[in-house]
Amino acid sequence: MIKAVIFDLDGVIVDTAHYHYVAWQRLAKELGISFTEKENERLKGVSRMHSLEIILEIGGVTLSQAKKEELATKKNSWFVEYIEAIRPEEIFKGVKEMLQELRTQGFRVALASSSKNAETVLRLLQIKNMFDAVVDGTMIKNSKPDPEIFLLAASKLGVSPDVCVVFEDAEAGVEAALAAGMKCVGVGSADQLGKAHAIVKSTADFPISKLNSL
Ligand code: B16
Ligand code: MG
Repeated sequence: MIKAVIFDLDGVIVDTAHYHYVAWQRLAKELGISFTEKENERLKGVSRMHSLEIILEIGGVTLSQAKKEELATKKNSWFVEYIEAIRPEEIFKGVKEMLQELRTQGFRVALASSSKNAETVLRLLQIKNMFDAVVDGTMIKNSKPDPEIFLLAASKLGVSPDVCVVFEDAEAGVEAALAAGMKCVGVGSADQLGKAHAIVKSTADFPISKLNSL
């Protein structure tokens, strides 16, 4: 019997994934590295530093830790600038109603985002009070595909992993949910998210009535 639903943020609730891509592409350009939208899929759900390392690997570039810290901070300052303009209307269609309905039906609801900017995004979207627990990139040691973030979310909700369903748009996130022993709904395309228990194009396309038949 499913008792809790855990949502990823970027790509599941709002399209901040696009702003991450634009900021990384700007940095890659500065470094003379060509970085495509397809390669960007590898960055979804993974930490800021790991994302930078993937881009450097694509470009065959090796840098010192200090330089990498500097570049990651630079990318983040651009990202923070881009997301300042986010408005509550940018929440994906039907998601706010879905969050409300889940709580009305007695499900516990959590947010689990690898982003260290998740608090800012929730504040701008004005939806922080719709979650019983929030876990973000500042609270974990190992980012997705490690299951740590989802296990922490379940523990904050006071439920065991096997009664949780995770909504994820990233391959690393689907792997993390499965490694945590949870059910997973992939939001996006079967090419990347084939391991999920179900796949939908958009988060709110998944009917709450089907949570128990995953
Ligand atoms: P930040 P999610 C993830 O958020 C993004 O998908 C990923 O692309 C990003 O690198 C990561 O957050 C870290 O973000 O630089 O803001 O700390 O999808 O787990 O909500
Ligand atoms: Mg995501």
